[in-house]
Amino acid sequence: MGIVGNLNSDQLQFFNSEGYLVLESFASPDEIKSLRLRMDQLLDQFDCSSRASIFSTKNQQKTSDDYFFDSAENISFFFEEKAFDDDGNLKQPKELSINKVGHALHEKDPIFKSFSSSDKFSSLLVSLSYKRPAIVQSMYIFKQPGIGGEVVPHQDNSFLYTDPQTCTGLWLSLEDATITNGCLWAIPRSHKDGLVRRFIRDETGVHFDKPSPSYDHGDFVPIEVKAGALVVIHGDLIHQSFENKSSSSRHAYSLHVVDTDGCKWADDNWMRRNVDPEPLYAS
Ligand SMILES: O=C(O)CCC(=O)C(=O)O
Repeated sequence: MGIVGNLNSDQLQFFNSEGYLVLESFASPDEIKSLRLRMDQLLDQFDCSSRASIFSTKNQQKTSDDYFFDSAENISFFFEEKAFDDDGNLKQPKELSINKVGHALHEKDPIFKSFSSSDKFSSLLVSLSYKRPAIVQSMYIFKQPGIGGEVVPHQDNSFLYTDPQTCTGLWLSLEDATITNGCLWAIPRSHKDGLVRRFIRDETGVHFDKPSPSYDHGDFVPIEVKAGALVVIHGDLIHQSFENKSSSSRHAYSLHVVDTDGCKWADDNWMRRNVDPEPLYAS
């Protein structure tokens, strides 16, 4: 294979102990520019009169439509809940109305694909002991100024479950992320308490198998990072982000990876693919 791990022992120790890790300057200014520019082009081409699917982490009903399910293997656009007025018209231009684009940018778009399959991601996953890792979902998240929606506390293993559990989140900041514009927050060490609940897809749509516990805000720490930083998130880490009420956006590109060796993808995950994802490498 020839790819060697790029995390040192202090970084690995921090990740294993706290459940997350910040890698400053993971992406260069040029890489950030090219991802942002490409997203501008995709937004430009998106005909928003064709449909309006809203992404909500609070209201599951809104996420159970075919557009959402089909997004597993497409480049699909989801609006902010607060993007529309009472008559259903956009209150601001479409490029300031989208919550996220997902979930297969890393497969379907050449610019996002080339960045997502670059050796630095593979090296990171070698360090994290992945044997045959595959990116199963990518999201470009806008956290729009003024209307950027809250992402409620969750664990990524709830949504992308394998047995045993192998999901890791790789969240790249494309702009400085601060408390003011809706940075990530996490409960350090919460990954040690295991998976709380699962997000299941069945004949009725999607639902959680258990209610959410209530979390104490005081247990969360903000993860404020500069543009270009990668936040590595353990699949059992409780994390969230608040609404963005500021006048600055907070763009991020988020990947979720699972192992495809030595574990089984759960058939009742929301994501069902026609074609298996390509592994980044096989060791
Ligand atoms: O970008 C955000 O606000 C939340 C992203 C997140 O929770 C994730 O990618 O798992």
